Amino acid sequence: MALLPIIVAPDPRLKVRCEPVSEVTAELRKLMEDMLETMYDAPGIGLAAPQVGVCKRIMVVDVSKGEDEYQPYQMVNPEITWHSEQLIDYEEGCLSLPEQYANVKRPDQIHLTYIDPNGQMQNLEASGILATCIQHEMDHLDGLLFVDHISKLRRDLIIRKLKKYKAAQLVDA
Ligand code: K1U
Ligand code: ZN
Repeated sequence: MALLPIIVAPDPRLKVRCEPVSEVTAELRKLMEDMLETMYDAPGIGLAAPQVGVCKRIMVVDVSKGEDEYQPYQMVNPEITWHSEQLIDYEEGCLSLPEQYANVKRPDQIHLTYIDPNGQMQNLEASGILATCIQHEMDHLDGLLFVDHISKLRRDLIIRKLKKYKAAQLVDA
């Protein structure tokens, strides 16, 4: 397994709608294993393929935070088929927006389908933080970030901070 570099915003690669996967190959299974390792290492509770420079509809999620058993999901071509009217407000972070947080309202419950690493179609009913995290990762597959759900004023402030963060990283390197 390998740790993958995570792209930090602003970056055009995070603004692209990703293409569906036509076949789950050994190469994509390896990518999903590497994404899980990268997510646990960060640490995070989700990671989408465009965040590691791969524009395909793939994501990994584990909201167990290592407290009980690990509960990793590896999802290819996820599709939300139903969402609740009821919303929950959650303070979101993003591995592509280091040290930035904002409250985002999203549906509290979702139903989705996805293809697992064995190529099998799966159904999942998710609520709470699992539903929030899946919707955040789905946004990445559509070229959206959590800052696209907040006011322009706050978004511009966060993007300015990230530009400074990236400039400082370049100086340190
Ligand atoms: O997509 C990502 O960038 C990962 C992101 C997922 C996410 C977090 C919060 C709400 C919605 C989606 C993260 O994992 S940020 C890090 C984080 O939330 C976390 C890290 C360690 C322990 C617990 C949470
Ligand atoms: Zn994110």
